[in-house]
Amino acid sequence: MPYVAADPYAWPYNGALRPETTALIVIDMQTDFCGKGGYIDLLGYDVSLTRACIAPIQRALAELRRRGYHVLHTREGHRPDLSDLPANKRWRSRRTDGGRGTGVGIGDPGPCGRVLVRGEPGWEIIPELAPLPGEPIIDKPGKGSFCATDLDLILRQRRIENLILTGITTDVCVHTTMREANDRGYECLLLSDCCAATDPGNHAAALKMIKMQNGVFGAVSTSAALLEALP
Ligand code: C5J
Repeated sequence: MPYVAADPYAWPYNGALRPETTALIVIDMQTDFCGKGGYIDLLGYDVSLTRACIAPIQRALAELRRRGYHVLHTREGHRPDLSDLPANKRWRSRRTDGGRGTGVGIGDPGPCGRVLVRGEPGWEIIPELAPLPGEPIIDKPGKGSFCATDLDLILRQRRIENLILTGITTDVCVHTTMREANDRGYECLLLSDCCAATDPGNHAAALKMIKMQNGVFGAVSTSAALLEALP
């Protein structure tokens, strides 16, 4: 049975690593999270940290596509009228008193258009990881990919049981999605080199949390180990 060498257990738990039932999910690889002038850059974080996972994702994506695995993408963003933007989320994103950044918050005009607003340049998935025709793109207003989206419906229509998680940021949208997926019964693997955070300590802590309690949210591996194990 094909298993991926992973921590804290060989993944997936039942050895059923098959293209028909396994999906790669690429989370929020948008300019707003890893590009110059995007949301994370405006907050003053170093986007070279969030860009570090682009090349590893490209390699995993190419190989999984070639072998016929399901591939899905997500984008965090809000409707242009901001009717799905909670007031407290917007307020926090604009804080400068004791917060960080320029005060340009979600929904405000910035160098890449209105921050995290659907249809704006900053909201687009970066060209290096552009979805192919037929790969579902999930537009989500929150951090978790299951909240207020049709992701679960699409996965169940396709009989997908295993999720391989990649993208940014490890400690926020990737972790929230992994937790949501795990609670829905999906068998989850996070690829550590295919994820990144705005803070290396948070990246490391997020990986550690997954491995507690025998793999409380699933398992952690690398793209190299995955590619080696693919049947
Ligand atoms: C954040 C994300 N960090 N995609 N979003 O606000 O992780």
